[in-house]
Amino acid sequence: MLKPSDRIVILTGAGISKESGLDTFRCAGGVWERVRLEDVATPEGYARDPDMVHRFYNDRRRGLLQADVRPNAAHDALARLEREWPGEVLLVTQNIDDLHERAGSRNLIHMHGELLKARCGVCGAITEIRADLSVEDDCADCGAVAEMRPHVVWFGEMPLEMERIYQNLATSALFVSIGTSGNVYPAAGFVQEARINGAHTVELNLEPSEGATLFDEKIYGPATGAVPAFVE
Ligand code: BJW
Repeated sequence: MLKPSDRIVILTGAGISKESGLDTFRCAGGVWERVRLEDVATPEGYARDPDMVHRFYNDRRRGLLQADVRPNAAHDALARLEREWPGEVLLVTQNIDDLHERAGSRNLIHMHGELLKARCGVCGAITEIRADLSVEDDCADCGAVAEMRPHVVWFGEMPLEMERIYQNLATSALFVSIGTSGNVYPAAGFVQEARINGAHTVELNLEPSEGATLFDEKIYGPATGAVPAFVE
């Protein structure tokens, strides 16, 4: 169906990293069963109790850096697709882990930010961070005191690189959504954007997502099986 010059846009969510040992948000036993999203994933929650928010992200950062958390066959297959497809493959991930990079994906947008980065609340400078972050951390770039926050996009904040994402959605021939429940906008609306512009749309997920009826093709099963099979 596709021409070699066609652009492919792929959206990934927490489900692709589940088999690498990272929790999803809304599945049984997921992140939102342990903490209230209003407390840890909103600017208001951070203003109320920054210590608690830092503890939440420090725990997740330590989890991501454990030796047994590695890219799985689904991350590997997407990196291979980017290397081997003659047209452009843009990978847009809602995930803040770094498993796509570790697998070798390079044309990648982290629309909800990155767990291994911190951002200065004053000058916006972004720094790599692998250790714990605390309310006392200062900004090396502008000297601001106690202004570093996790470089993640909370509810009510604008996701990153939206213009580039919509430009790519408008010109893609194939849109593939992998491992996302379709509960969070604007990512949940990408399928409609791609369809309007004539793309073929495919959902790969463990179960039908909120927007399942909007996809032309649906494949249900664990990502480590479904994604490599689809890429081949
Ligand atoms: C497997 C599997 C396996 C399991 N194999 N699959 C309409 C338009 C625009 C915005 C809105 C709107 N309506 C409401 C909004 C606002 C809001 C929103 O969407 N709210 C909804 C709850 C209704 N959106 C926002 O606020 C966003 N910003 C925004 O819209 O800015 C514009 C604006 C700004 C200011 C003023 C006005 C407008 C920002 C959203 C930020 C989301 N942030 C989080 C936290 C990030 C940091 C962190 O990780 O802690 O991002 S929330 C959380 O949800 C995280 C995820 O990226 C995101 C999506 O979750 P995901 O990836 O889909 O995970 P799950 O758990 O939901 O699903 C996993 C799926 O995998 C399941 O389906 C499983 O079946 C499957 N699965 N195992 C394959 N092995």
